[in-house]
Amino acid sequence: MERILIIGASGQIGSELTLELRSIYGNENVYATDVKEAPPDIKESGPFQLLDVMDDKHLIHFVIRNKITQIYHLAAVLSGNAEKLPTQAWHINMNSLMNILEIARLVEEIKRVFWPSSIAVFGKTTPRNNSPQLSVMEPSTVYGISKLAGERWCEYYSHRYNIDIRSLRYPGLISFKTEPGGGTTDWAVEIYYDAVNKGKYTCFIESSRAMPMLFMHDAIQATVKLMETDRSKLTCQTSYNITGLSISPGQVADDIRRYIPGFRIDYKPDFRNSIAESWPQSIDDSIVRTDIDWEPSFDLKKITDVMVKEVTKKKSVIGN
Ligand code: AKB
Repeated sequence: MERILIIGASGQIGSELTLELRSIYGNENVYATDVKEAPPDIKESGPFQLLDVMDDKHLIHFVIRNKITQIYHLAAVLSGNAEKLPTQAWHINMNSLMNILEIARLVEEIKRVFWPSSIAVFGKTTPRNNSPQLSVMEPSTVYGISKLAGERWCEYYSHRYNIDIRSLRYPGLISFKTEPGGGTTDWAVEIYYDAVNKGKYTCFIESSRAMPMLFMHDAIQATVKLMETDRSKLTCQTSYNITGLSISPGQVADDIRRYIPGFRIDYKPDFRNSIAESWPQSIDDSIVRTDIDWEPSFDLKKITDVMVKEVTKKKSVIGN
């Protein structure tokens, strides 16, 4: 019987991954935790508890008491917020991961750990287009440095202690369920909310800056497939490149106008545009697609169709 712990269940990934894992493993076998309250559908569909991944003593007691067999550690300070509090972000991103790795080493019932890395591990010296799985990685952000260091620690625990740790270098993730979480790719979510709610958007990334993105449905499917794939088929011991498409704010704005013809966008690039400039414009994820037999199913048109429909639905509910 798998018993799964989700850390960061209230966040952009966790709030959707929790429900997917509950549909697979049973509601009562997926323990959602976070330092902030979860959405109603998480709290009403299975166990939820406020739990701080930085509190290793409470964490290990929770893991042992609930006979946890898998851990998804989704909590992190993302790129934009991390630049505002560099040392705090490093402390949270690294020490939370070390807590999880140590618990996985000490508690033998834990069979598997998932931890998300990011395209942020790449820097200006990485090939800009179709960045390869194995490449020069000189990140220039606190977030990217913490994710690169995390990848090395995961590989160390995998080799030294035979811990089964699996990871994906998520690009920007587009979803409608939660508000953006302080990342450089937040524009790809904000633009839909502002288009529907205001008819206009001021974008902090320049119009032509293409960035690797993935719709949340595809990201969740890939994460589950990665965790369910036989370990012998996985050829990557650090973190897999993954992407769905590469899009720019200008391209998204044009596609939104299929629904909102008068949609207006202006551009005021800020420090996050400089972060975006240091990241690849597109990613080669051919290895993960082969290893876990996965393909994305959402292109820009399908993403816009769903985002406009669902954000409009949320607006009508909030507006009532
Ligand atoms: C961010 O923008 O910081 C994250 C990421 C690309 O990992 N969404």
